Amino acid sequence: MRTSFEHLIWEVEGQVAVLTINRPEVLNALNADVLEELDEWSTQIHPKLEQSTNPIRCIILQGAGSKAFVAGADIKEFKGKTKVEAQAVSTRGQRIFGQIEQLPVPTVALVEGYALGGGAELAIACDFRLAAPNAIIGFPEVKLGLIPGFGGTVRLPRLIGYAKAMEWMTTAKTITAKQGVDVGIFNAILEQENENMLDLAKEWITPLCSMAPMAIKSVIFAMKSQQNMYSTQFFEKEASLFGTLFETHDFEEGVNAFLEKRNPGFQNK
Ligand code: CO8
Repeated sequence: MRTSFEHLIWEVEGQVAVLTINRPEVLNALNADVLEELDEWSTQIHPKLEQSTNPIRCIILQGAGSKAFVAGADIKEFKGKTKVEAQAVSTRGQRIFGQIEQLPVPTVALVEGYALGGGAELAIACDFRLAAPNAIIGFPEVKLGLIPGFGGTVRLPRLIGYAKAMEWMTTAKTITAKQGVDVGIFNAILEQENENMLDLAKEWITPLCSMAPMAIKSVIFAMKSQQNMYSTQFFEKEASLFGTLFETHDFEEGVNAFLEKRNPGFQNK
C-alpha cells in the first residue's frame, strides 16, 4: 500500500491509525488531488483492515492545524465546471465517502475548528465525531447557490432527524461543539483547553480498542447493512440537483461573492 501522499498523512501507531488531510493554507479544502488520494487510500486500506493479523482497531481522521477539520470542497475549483462535470464530481465524492463509511473498523472524525460543506459530509460519513472546544460544523452550500453534494442530504437527516437537517441545510447555520453534542452530531466534546486534541481523542477511543475486534466488526456490518438499504437513488438525486445548480446565475454569484470576499446578491435564476 502507498504510504506517502502529497496531501494526506497516514500514521499507524499500535492499534490506532491517524489520517490527516494536509492543506492547512486553505483550511484543508478538498480539491481534486485530495479526493484522488482519499480514493486511493480508502480503496487500498480496506482489504488490509480485513486481515485478521492487522493490528488497527480504529482510524482517526483529522485536518492539519487547529483551525479546520475541512472547510469543504475547494470552491476555487468550481468555476468553469459544467453541469455534467459537477454532477460527476459529486457522484465521485459520494462514492469515496461511501468507501470510507464502509471501512471495517470504526472511524472517528476529530473536528478541530471548521467542518463545513464537504468537510461536514466527510465527518458524518465517519462512525463517530469528536469535537474540540472550537469545533464549528455546518452546511453553508446554499450561500454559494448550491446544495451538499457529497451525501449530506442523505446522511444528515438519518443522523440528526429530518427537521434539524432541513433547518441546517436551508439556513446555512453553523453549530458549535456544545450545540452539536446536544443534537447528537458530536459524540463528545474534548473539553480540556490547551491539551493536544489528538491525544484526547486517542484516550476517548481506548475502551473501544480493548473490545473483541470481531464483535466490533460485526456491529459495524450489522448497522451499515441497514444504511445500504435505501441510499442509491437518494444519492443520485442529490448529485443530479447539485449538477443542475451549476447552470444558475445564483451559483455563479455565490462563488464569485466568496472569492471576492463579499455578500452575494441572489436573483432566483
Ligand atoms: N475552498 C477553497 N478555499 C477555501 C475554502 C474552500 N472551501 N475555505 C477556505 N478557503 C481558503 C480561503 O479562500 C483563504 O484563502 P486566501 O488566504 O487565499 O484568501 C484561506 O482558506 C483562509 O480562509 P479565510 O481567510 O476565509 O478564513 P476565515 O477565518 O476568514 O474564514 C471560513 C473561515 C468561515 C471557513 C471561510 O473560509 C469560509 O466560509 N470558507 C468556505 C466554507 C464553505 O462554503 N464550504 C462549503 C463549500 S461547498 C461544498 O463543500 C460542497 C460539497 C460538494 C462538492 C462537490 C464538488 C463539485
